[in-house]
Amino acid sequence: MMALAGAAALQEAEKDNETEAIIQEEEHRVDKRSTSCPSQWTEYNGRCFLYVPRTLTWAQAEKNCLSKGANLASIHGTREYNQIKRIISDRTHRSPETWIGGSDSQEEGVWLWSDGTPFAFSYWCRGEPNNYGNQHCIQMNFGGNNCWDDFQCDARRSSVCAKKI
Ligand SMILES: [Ca+2]
Ligand SMILES: [Ca+2]
Repeated sequence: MMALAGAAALQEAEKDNETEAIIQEEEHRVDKRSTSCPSQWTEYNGRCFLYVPRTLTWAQAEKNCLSKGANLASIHGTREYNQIKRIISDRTHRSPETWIGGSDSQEEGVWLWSDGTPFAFSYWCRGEPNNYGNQHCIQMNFGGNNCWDDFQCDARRSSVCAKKI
């Protein structure tokens, strides 16, 4: 910190005390974020995951994740998908259909993750994605196999947020 001298500077410092405390708290929080996940979030493979039980449209769910410094979860492998399924079933004791971050809203058949990572892994159910009646958003835990289905983005579903540690 800058060295302060004189009464005026002291007064200035007192005025800044509150701001300083807020900055320190913020730094502390950033430190915490860099080493582990916030409470309620589950750490897996360098990311933090949060199941959001409140049912929202896909876009509302993405905005909700953004408000937490996250995106709807992208999924990059079977183990990661199994982990996310487990996070949901631990919380709900069920396997509800749940939004994840994949969509082909920009161009039909071109699937993108909302967090910008490459869409390299998928776990589509048999016959999906079928774009049935215009479906552009991915719900997981679909059908008996808990696989992925493209569905109408304005349907309300629970969701999973993810952010990097
Ligand atoms: Ca589509
Ligand atoms: Ca479908």
